[in-house]
Amino acid sequence: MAEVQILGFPQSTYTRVARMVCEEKAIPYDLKPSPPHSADVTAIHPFGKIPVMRHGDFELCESKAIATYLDLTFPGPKLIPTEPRQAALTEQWVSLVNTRMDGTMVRTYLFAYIFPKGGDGKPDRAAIEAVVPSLRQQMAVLDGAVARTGYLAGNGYTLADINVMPILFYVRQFPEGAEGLAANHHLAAYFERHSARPSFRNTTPPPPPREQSQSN
Ligand SMILES: N[C@@H](CCC(=O)N[C@@H](CS)C(=O)NCC(=O)O)C(=O)O
Repeated sequence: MAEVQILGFPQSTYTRVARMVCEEKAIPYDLKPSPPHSADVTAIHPFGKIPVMRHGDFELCESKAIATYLDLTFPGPKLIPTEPRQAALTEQWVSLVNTRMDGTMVRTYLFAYIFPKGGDGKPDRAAIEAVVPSLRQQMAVLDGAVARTGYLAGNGYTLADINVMPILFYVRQFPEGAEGLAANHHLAAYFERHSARPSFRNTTPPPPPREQSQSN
């Protein structure tokens, strides 16, 4: 068994972030498929969220904390720069994405397609229409941020990029997200380029559970 164990679902964007950090730094790790609120998870995360991590006798929750720990503990490329301004910019973009864009792009937009509340399994059109202006605005913000260097923070690939790529992966699979990407050329080129990285390809999630069961 690898020393580092990540507990979570491969479909979870935050779980993918923790895995991409391992992949970028060539840290051997096991993924233990674990749903939110399962016993293993709630033993580590007080609110039962995924991912959580074990490294020997050390247990940790929250994707940003896990990423920081792995980056400081293991050799390999620095994913959180040490230079103060670059470090702060990395932190800034992780925070902007996690506190604002995740709510818009994943919890509201994506979930209106894959976990609609209506009971008939059909996308929740009202929720989608309501969130699309925010979706468009936030994609334009990202476009502006990556326009100059092709990265969110500074001149290199950091945790800030790792953190947003799994979200863009899902958003572009639905019409308004695909249109948003097509309309924001810098962001489209950014996604295209960074989705070729082995850390991204090696962590491609299987379809969401509902789609899997429909195709079975
Ligand atoms: N702030 C947490 C968020 C983790 C999170 O929301 N994970 C989702 C899956 S992507 C989850 O566990 N959802 C279940 C729930 O919120 O009850 C982190 O960065 O790890």
